[in-house]
Amino acid sequence: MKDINVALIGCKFMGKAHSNAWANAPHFFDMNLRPVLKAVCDTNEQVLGEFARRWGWQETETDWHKIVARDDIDIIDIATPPGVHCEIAVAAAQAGKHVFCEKPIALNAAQAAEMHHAAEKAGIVNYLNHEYRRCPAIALARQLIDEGRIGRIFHWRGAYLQSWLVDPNFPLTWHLQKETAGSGAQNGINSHSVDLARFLVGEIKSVVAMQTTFVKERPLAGEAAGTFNAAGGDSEGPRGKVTVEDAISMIVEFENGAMGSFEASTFAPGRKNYNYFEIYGDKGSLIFDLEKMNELQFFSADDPEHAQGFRTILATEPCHKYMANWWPPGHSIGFEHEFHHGVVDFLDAIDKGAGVTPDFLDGLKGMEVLEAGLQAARTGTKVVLGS
Ligand code: SOE
Repeated sequence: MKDINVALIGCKFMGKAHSNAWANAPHFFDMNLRPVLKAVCDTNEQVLGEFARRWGWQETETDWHKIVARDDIDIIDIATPPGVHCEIAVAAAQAGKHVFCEKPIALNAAQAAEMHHAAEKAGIVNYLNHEYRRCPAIALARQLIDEGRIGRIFHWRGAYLQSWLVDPNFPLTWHLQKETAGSGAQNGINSHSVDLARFLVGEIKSVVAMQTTFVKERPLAGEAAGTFNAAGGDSEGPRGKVTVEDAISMIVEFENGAMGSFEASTFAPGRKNYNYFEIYGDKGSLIFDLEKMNELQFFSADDPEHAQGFRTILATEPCHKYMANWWPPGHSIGFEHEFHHGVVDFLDAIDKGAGVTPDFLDGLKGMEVLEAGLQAARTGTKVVLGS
């Protein structure tokens, strides 16, 4: 096993999830490259020291430019808000670093294209962490589709619903500003659904859409506020304008003729992290619910007529992707394990001189769909991609 030095930029929610994966993946997976948690970078000096100590990062830095310039760093892991993904990823690629980047890839398709071209030109391994592809039950969905057990796909029905922004006094964090998020529910959560639809069904050809913003102004946010974290919001204090959508719905046509529907909203009380989809084909159908992430519902038209119906498969057997590395059958895994799987496949790609998906090209293609949806919602017209 050879050491490979990692530097993490960003130490909030995703910095925590990524640190956990870098630190613990080698305990469960045989890897030729052993990640060394070399340095962690964040602009918030107050939290940096404690974060580094808790997660085992050897050094700290507040300026990402210095991290990217270091010769002893092999991998740059970007776990910041999307507004700075592009500048960091392009600089890292130009410095010859492999890049592990949190979703969404960037603010918009232009930035995603810049990242993709820089990575291609530099020949670095680039990974976009749409971690749900590496949920074993979703990997099983892909396997069943590849085995022809779903057949010709007619429909994708996706919904990504949360409820953490329903409170009008949740503060105006970066997620709610166009210049720091690019868009709201579209980049924040529909980006996952579009990535999964591309992964499981195929490329999208055209989009119609509608969007809305339910809460137009919010209290200004303090430094500590973040994803799902309302720290510092003062309901009596000054308020700022929300400049992104709270919810968006899309209807799409796939290049292979299938139809798709997408709903994304953070205003769905009762839904915590409800990343849900249904796929209907002429040989079978699938239903997945992230809130029951170890299960996949499968309907097979090949079952005898009297025994046909959706069955629930518990994807926790050694035969299910990644599961042989965790626990005995029936011992479920969680949200954090998908990040371990991303780290394992990313390091394996570096070791083998191969690529890994989703990569920045996937991010670009996904962002083109997301932007088409926003354009369709703004104009009230059907947007054909590539037109
Ligand atoms: C907030 O909507 C969020 O943290 C997303 O940013 C993540 O990508 C998703 O996995 C959970 O919800």
